[in-house]
Amino acid sequence: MKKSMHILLINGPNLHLLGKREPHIYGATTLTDIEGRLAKLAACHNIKLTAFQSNHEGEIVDKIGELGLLADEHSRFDGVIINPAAFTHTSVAIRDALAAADKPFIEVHLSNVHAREPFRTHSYFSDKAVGVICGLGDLGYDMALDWFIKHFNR
Ligand code: CA2
Repeated sequence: MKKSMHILLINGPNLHLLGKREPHIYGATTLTDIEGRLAKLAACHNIKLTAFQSNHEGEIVDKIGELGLLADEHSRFDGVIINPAAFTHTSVAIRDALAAADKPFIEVHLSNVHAREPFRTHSYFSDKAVGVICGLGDLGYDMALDWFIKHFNR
């Protein structure tokens, strides 16, 4: 039987507030809406999507380890879409967890991090990512999923 692909969608700290605070920066769509939309789109292409949001660095590291290094290859994820939020600029631990999982990942940011404070221009993820999408609001998540759909069908 053909294995169905599995994507892990990770959102970092404070992104549970999407659509509820600061819509002028991060947009009016809630994280629940985004997760639901992506899961539906993924399912249309026979892709399983697991969504995970946490405000805690260690929980994100654990989730990547738990699903990335599973012995059962049918449950292990095949790719990651991640908005590490503030951890983008600080987390060697999440970077190392993604490197250990050794699967392609796409880094997404809702805002254009290059048009904001200088500290947001440095990312611990970009040099290891397949690609980086920023500044396109929540559409960036759909674009990342679209890349995986095409990648899995290659
Ligand atoms: O633009 C992005 O997606 C960011 O990853 C968002 C992070 C920020 O630290 C990064 O530099 C860029 C902040 C996420 C905060 O999320 C909120 C959402 C709604 C209301 C308040 C905060």
